[in-house]
Amino acid sequence: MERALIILKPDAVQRGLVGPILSRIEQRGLKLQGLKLMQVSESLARTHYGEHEGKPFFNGLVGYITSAPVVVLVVAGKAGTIEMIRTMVGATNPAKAAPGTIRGDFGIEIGRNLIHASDSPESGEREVAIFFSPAELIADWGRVTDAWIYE
Ligand code: IDP
Ligand code: MG
Repeated sequence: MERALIILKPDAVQRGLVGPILSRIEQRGLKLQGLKLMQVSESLARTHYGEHEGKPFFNGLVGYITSAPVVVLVVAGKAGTIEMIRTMVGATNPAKAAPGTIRGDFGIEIGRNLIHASDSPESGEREVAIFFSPAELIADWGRVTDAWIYE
């Protein structure tokens, strides 16, 4: 199984897009392992986005992600799930994201691109661990539809 951390960023929460975005993830057949509303602290933001420290947009990015509540989720699936989620999310710049993707359907500017999704299985594990304690996750629950989603 692969696990991705997904953040519905402050603009998604403020614009009432939590339901529509979550619906796409559920309807695809991905399985939730964790879900919560939270306020991201500056130190958590800096840790999560550490790879971007020093880039011109870094301070703005930290300001954006800490500006209002976010919804964070852990989503799991078979190998290839993370790549599939990134395809659903679309290009970083919503103006260039394909229609049918989350960013391509709901966003316009790169600084308000609605959603974060882990970009590799390794970053998925790293990000899940910094946003969730083990007690907040239900890693292995049986879903009655599993046999109708995976062969
Ligand atoms: P990703 O979210 O598609 O993985 P990254 O390149 O990892 O994109 O950038 C992380 C986040 O930083 C983006 O989702 C976006 O919120 C923000 N960001 C990236 N590039 C820019 C920029 O040029 N201007 C403003 N914000 C940016
Ligand atoms: Mg990234």
